[in-house]
Amino acid sequence: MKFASVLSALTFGSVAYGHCIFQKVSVNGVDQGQLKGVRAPSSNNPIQNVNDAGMACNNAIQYKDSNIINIPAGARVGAWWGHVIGGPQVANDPDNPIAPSHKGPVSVYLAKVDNAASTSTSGLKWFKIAEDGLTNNNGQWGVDRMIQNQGWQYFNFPTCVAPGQYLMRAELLALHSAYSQGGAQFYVGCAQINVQSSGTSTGTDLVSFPGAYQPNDSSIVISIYNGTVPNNNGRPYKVPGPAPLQCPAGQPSYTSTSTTSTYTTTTTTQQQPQPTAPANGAVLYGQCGGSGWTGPTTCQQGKCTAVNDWYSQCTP
Ligand SMILES: *[C@@H]1O[C@H](CO)[C@@H](O)[C@H](O)[C@H]1NC(C)=O
Ligand SMILES: *[C@@H]1O[C@H](CO)[C@@H](O)[C@H](O)[C@H]1NC(C)=O
Ligand SMILES: [Cu+2]
Repeated sequence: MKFASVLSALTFGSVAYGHCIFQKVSVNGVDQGQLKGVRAPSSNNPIQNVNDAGMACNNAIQYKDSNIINIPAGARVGAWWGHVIGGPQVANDPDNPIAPSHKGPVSVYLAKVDNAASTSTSGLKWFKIAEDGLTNNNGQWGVDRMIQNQGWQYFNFPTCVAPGQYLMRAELLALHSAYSQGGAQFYVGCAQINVQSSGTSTGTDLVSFPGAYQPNDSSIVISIYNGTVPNNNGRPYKVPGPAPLQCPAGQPSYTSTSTTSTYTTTTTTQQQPQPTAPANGAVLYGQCGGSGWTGPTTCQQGKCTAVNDWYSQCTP
């Protein structure tokens, strides 16, 4: 008992400097700009009450513009985290992008909105599109991979998400102090996006924020350490919330399981986009093809490579 309270005092003492803020987005390797199209607080403090209204897109938003970031479905997207706005708090900041003690999963959710720049964040219905938890019993977490990528939380944007505007919610859950209720630390932030796609899904397993998580969820109140190794004692870890959206792979045949697949018609009446390419073609990492794409089909730089049926991009 005595030992446990000393340990927790030490832990809480050391985390005061270790927090982080979501503050920019990249799309297919193109950095969209610091604080562009995102809603960010200036405080890097976590939320520890799962019923806090800030569980949607954080509290006391200090940075918000009217930019809306275009994301082609199928893109490789990055959400960038820094210790403070701008990244490091001091030169060679060991706690940038976040203190490495902050082991835990990272997730991404979307909510369909009419206008991503002006929408309120309350009352939205969210679906998860990506998660990265504990991948092996050495204790490597989504947070560790984000740190290894210099603050970038990378994920593949699902190909089947319907076009239009969304808020994109990045979530980092630090579990180092999660052994008692209210100890887990949530870091959240939202980006204003416009999805370019021929998909039709506006999500499955819709949830609310707050509301998606219970304070006593066994993924949120948890001791992840075996001694000093954050391996959840060799057990699999379930990232909280619903399962991420699953898109049909490649050219799915839905004939036996579904009568409403648009992909069935896509594959039989495939209309190639008319090559109305501007003189210069798409930029490096830009979209250059895919079912339903009407933009440039040549590349200014690099060559046009098919990522999937719905998305081709210019790669070096
Ligand atoms: C969490 O609390 C609710 C309400 O008190 C209870 O019904 C549920 O069984 C609890 N779940 C766990 C995992 O302890
Ligand atoms: C926990 O750590 C001990 C000591 O290092 C090790 O022998 C044991 O295998 C570990 N157990 C699990 C489940 O990781
Ligand atoms: Cu912290």
